[in-house]
Amino acid sequence: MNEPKLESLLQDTGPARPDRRRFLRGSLALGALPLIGGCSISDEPLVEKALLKTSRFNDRVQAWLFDPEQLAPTYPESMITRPFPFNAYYRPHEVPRVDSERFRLQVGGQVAEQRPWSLAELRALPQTDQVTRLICVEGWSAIGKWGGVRFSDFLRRIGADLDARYVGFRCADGYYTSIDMPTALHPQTLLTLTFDGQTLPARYGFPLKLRMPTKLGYKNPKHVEALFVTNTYPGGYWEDRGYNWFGGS
Ligand SMILES: Nc1nc2c(c(=O)[nH]1)N[C@H]1C(S)=C(S)[C@@H](COP(=O)(O)O)O[C@H]1N2
Ligand SMILES: [Mo]
Repeated sequence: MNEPKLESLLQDTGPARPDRRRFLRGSLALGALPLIGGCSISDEPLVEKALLKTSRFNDRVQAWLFDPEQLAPTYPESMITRPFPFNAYYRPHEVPRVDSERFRLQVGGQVAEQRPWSLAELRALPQTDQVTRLICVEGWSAIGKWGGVRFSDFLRRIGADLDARYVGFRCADGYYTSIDMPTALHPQTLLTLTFDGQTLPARYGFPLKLRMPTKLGYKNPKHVEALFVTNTYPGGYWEDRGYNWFGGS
């Protein structure tokens, strides 16, 4: 699972600066270390520990590489992948069915205004959309169009502590993940309500998906029902199972 991440980090289309990319190429040997994760010696707790340490080191390198001004590529609508792939840790017929009337987005942690948000309220906020590529570590990528509220606008609106380190997400299917604050504030990070111009379908994350073209697929939570701002590392569903936490693409 680390291979595509490295590949995508080394692509010239990503958000990092060229000078920083050259540094990364030089440190490839370090990044290649987690590739031994698939073999039997990974049963050894010491090896596990070393790999986790390397992954956390990679988090710091990626955070340093991340340029908050640099935009991920966008595409014309004619390039949208149809049908768009589905991915989750379960099969498509098991996607959660969220009641749109009763749904409220819970907002917590280091946030001044801790009131829940209905879908109608979220739809009434200024909306924007973008056509970007989603890259999954399982070896596929696809271009899609997502629309919704710019996440930085939303964080400001709820009085989030923008100096905090993390934003964490809990989802209606039990999935969870978390992101660094610079990525949360990136102009292409959207709290999306639509996919391909329609209300977000259940399989793609109804009612809310946080969409970040600067991050790999597993960092983009679908069915978001709660978010919180914190300085305590929240981890994530795949991240706690060994995927790299920063997960830049
Ligand atoms: N709630 C939730 N969000 C999730 C997942 C999941 O299983 N549950 N899978 C992640 C992974 S690994 C990928 S690649 C993308 C897939 O999004 P898609 O189904 O819209 O293609 O969703 C991400 N967000
Ligand atoms: Mo994925």
